[in-house]
Amino acid sequence: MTDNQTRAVLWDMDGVIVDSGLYHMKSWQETFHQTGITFTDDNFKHVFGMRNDEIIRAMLGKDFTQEKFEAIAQAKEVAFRRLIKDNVKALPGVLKLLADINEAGFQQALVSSTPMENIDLITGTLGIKHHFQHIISGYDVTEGKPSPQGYLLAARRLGVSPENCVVIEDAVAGVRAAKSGGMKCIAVTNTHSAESLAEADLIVSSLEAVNVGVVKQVLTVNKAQEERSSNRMERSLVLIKPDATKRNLAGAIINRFEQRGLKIVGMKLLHMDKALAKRHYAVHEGKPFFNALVDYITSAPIVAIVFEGQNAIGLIRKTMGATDPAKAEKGTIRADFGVDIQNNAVHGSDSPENAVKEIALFFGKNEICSG
Ligand code: RTP
Ligand code: MG
Repeated sequence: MTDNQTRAVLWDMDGVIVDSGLYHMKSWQETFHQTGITFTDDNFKHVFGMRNDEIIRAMLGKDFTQEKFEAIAQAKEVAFRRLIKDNVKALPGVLKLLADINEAGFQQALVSSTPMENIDLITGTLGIKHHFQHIISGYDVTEGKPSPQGYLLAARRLGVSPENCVVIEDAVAGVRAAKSGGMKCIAVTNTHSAESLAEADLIVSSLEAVNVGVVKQVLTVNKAQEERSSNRMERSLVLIKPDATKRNLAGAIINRFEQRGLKIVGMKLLHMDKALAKRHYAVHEGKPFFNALVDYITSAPIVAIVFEGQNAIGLIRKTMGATDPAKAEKGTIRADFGVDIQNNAVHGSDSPENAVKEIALFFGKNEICSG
């Protein structure tokens, strides 16, 4: 594997690859008009880059049935594809950059908030599908941007760590998603002002200004600064799962983490109920293994622990090993104690953002003893 294969460029689509804003705007206008609602330029600015469910909620409030939501979303997307069909044009610099990055051996993925039919139409018309090893649509994630979920999922599927990913974005919510996922970000001012995209590592007015060298620079930029800040104190939730507690492995597993210098700041034994299990694994809702996962995690008591330490999240993920014990590196907890992809002994938070959410699910503030 060359060095570049361990790095990736993750692309947003609307506003980065194609100038589709006008067609999204027109199709929302047309669709909302049919339900008697006026959709203004200002409305559009506010919702740009959000997923359909979030846009419809923003316009109609929470009180609409699932059927109504689906009918509106469907009508909007049909209108969008009708309006853009003969007008799909790549924005300046996109086709060359996609090809050059591919040629340089980087991995690439497309992460868009839109449905797969739109992605198919646009990537098919432009003949660019083969540049992407993975395509993530708005329906592959439970949270749209600014949540980092989509970008993190792409990085995981590509097997590239977030800090080795460069996201190319045009929207404020997209830049936020990239940065909160721990990724680098190049923002192009196709739809938003440079001021509003200031959180990006590099801001350009056109992708013609970006080449492979620039992407490499962005990946190494502020390395020293990041190395300093990467030595940060973090907390992570760890669950010792039913298969491990049943086999009396709690002590052995805790030992692995403590040996790495991680400190227990919260711990309890509990039998999770379905409601807690569903909230904890909400990101996996709708996936084929979701029900089995909920049944499994509620099948016996578990030990919930909050560990604290320098870079605790990454360190814990490394100590646990890959999700599937058969693929986990020798010496990791899952390789040594896991049975199969479900009975994989432990859970650890996968990002600082999720760690905060998960810890709050299991522990009250007065149940954490630090310092
Ligand atoms: P965890 O959340 O439990 O720490 O595991 P992870 O981050 O390594 O993996 P994740 O993708 O979050 O998946 C959560 C759990 O779902 C089960 N799973 N089954 N049958 C399957 O293809 C499959 N994929 C995932 C695993 O038990 C995994 O730990
Ligand atoms: Mg996980």
